[in-house]
Amino acid sequence: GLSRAAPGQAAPDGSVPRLGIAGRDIAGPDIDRLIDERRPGYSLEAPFYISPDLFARDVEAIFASTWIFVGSVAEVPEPGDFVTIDIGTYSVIVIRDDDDGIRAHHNVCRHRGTRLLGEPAGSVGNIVCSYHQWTYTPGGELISAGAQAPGFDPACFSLRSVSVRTIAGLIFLCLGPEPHDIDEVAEVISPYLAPHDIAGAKVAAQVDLIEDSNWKLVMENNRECYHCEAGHPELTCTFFPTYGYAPDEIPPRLQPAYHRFLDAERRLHDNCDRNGLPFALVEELSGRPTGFRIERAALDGQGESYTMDGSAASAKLLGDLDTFTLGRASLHVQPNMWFHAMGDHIVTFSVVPLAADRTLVRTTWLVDADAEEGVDYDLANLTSVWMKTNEQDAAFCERGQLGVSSPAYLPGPYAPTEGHLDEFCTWYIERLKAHRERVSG
Ligand code: 3BY
Ligand code: FES
Ligand code: FE
Repeated sequence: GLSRAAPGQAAPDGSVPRLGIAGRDIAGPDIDRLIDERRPGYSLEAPFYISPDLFARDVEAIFASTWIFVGSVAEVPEPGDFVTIDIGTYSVIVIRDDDDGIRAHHNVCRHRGTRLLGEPAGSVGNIVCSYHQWTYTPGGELISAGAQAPGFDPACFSLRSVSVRTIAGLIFLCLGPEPHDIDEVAEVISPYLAPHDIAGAKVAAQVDLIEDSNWKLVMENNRECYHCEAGHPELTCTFFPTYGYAPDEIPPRLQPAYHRFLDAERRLHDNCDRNGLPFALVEELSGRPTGFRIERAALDGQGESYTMDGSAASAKLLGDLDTFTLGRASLHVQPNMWFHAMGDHIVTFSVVPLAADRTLVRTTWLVDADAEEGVDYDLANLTSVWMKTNEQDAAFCERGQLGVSSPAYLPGPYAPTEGHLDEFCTWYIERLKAHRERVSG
């Protein structure tokens, strides 16, 4: 008979599960079993990456329940400036209101539900529904609804709001009715980010990539640098490929890079002390509703920026910083972002799931608001390293999706340098379990 193994494990007789058993069930996956039997230290079972049922669960349990990253205040500098973000069938407007506050509303008219703003970004005086012209302020109040019966009270028909939180200029949303406390995370990360003055920056470039890959493969790919040496020749001009290695496990061929890193870290820490910048690693990627990691670390080469030689791409320092040699302040927040702040620019990344096998990766480069294109920075020089890196990563993720879609795929072991992937999956399974408990009463 067929000896059935636990997920990803050899059966008692040493055989691996037969094809067609490991990856999928014809009747749709048993999501509860998959959640309960996740094997720590291993990549997830195939349905997590390929199943539309799991995708729908991810939208509800993760993206509609936890804090997610949308972008920065620099994307909506003036009252009425907005961005929209679509998550599954949700759509949310993030808009700067007339009091300069950042607000978020469901993109659903309170008359008969019509989608209000169809563009990914733009600027409005008020939010006007195209169907019967109900009109809302950027703050979400209904100020005009023609031809209503007497007694109609516009105050009852404000846009439905979404919880929004800005942390040192980074905008996070929570679609769920009871957002988790994010204050503690904000307190820890703000001192690292605030000196880069995101509110005083402007968008120099924004690029959307749509990758034929599950959002979790995109996140996992970002959380390791095991692939950097072979996969990112441009990024590793400045990003040390020793990332993720324990100091005593660095392979001989990376020793020269590691010694450059240690030297650069000494210089960096002097500069941090003088500018009052924290640099210590704080890492709580799982075990809490908002898993995160922040550090400031040295860059290779000139140590200033993500360029081919590591020298600054923009001539204007951010905020009140007094040197470009500040390496990278890097932030990871579960489930959907990574971020790097340098002395001269900032680059933000947001990940939005579109389907089980399609994901939007939005990259935004910020420079000081006074920096002039062609004078203080060259756009190609500013963006080329991460443009190439993103393309390389997209290719890895797409090949990854093809691989995990094969009936032959079995979860494989994370390497020691891939500890953050295991943490990502641990956090993810924790959130799926928390959601399951909430909905089952
Ligand atoms: O962008 C990042 O933060 C990650 C860290 C390691 C690989 N990747 C560059
Ligand atoms: Fe928006 Fe009628 S549905 S005004
Ligand atoms: Fe990569």
